[in-house]
Amino acid sequence: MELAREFAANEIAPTAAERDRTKAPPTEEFRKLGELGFFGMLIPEQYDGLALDTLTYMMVIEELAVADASVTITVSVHNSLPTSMLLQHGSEEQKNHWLPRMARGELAAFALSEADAGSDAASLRAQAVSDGSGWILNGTKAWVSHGDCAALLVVMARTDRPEDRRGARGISAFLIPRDMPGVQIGKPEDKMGLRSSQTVSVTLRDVRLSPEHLLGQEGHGFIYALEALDHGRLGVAAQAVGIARAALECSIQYAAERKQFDTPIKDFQGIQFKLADMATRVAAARALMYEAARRKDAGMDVTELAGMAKLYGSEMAMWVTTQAVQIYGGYGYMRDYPVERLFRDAKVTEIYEGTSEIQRIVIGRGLHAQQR
Ligand code: COS
Repeated sequence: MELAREFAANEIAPTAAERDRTKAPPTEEFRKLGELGFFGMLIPEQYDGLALDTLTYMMVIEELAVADASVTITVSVHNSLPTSMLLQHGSEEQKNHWLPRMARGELAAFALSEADAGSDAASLRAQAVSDGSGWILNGTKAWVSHGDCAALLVVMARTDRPEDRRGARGISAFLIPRDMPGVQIGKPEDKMGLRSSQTVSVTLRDVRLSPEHLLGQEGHGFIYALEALDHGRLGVAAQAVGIARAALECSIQYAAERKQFDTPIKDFQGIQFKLADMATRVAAARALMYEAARRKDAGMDVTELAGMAKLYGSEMAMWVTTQAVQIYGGYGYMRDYPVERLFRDAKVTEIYEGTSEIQRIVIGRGLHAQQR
């Protein structure tokens, strides 16, 4: 934890604003994070990972997100989505091939969404057609985090036939090396926040896949992706807590330095109350995500709790960063001060890995399931 805090403060935070401005990918930061094992946090030691528990992993994600959420999203996606899918469902050959590389920092990306399949992810249309010995895959995936610099893409695609659609059960997961013929990476999106994290489309044109590329069982890929998203949503919750903590820490410092009416603004009760509410909500979101992590580490199902941690954490981060901009006043609206970036970075935590509305659906369904 100490290492994560020091690395975040010394190696990531000082250049975060510059990366936000230039959208330069954090290539050097990724290299160092890889050397230190941060891309293998959840990978067992037998595959050269650090084998951390979920709780410690989430504490690390929070520390990194205090420094720069753009860097953190890659650490979070890589460690939670493709890693957990491979660990849960990969064959021994697939694990031996990919996990040690991933632990050393060869990035893996997760490609589920498509332009017309966001919240309704099961309506995706990328199609893998069986050719007897394998599949030929065509389609375009949208909003793939770090897809441009990943060595491995975990791609969800249909394997059911158009005349025999099976909904969520017609989707399979494939492990696709990014340098395979037919894989084309689009231009990075121009985003509101997380600007140095490269979000790309991935076009798959006649990509020839053999059975070694299939992850787990045919037709189970959507369920594997949702399982992995339970984990990923915990990472987003930790990221949201980190962004909000950074906004709170900036605001405390600024309120002590900024004087109006000959008084540091921290001495005005209006500001004190704001800071108190911000600190309380950050602590509450952290407690919720810790509880979810503890239950996950105890082997319990955390689908609803992960949804709650993400829902509460992301809405908390948006609220806290909004208060931070308000405390900074006119300066908060300027790019020269960090709270403006934190405000923009917080927004996407309410959107990716399942919008707040989707989290409410997941939580609501869980409540009804408990009644049965
Ligand atoms: N873990 C394991 N399996 C799960 C699961 C979970 N968390 N949630 C659902 N499943 C299973 C269901 O049990 C069902 O299995 P059966 O076929 O055996 O019945 C299957 O997955 C399909 O589930 P469901 O019928 O609930 O699917 P829906 O199409 O109704 O979608 C939501 C459910 C809306 C919750 C899902 O599509 C979702 O999470 N959407 C958001 C996607 C997302 O987060 N995208 C961001 C991508 S990363 S930027």
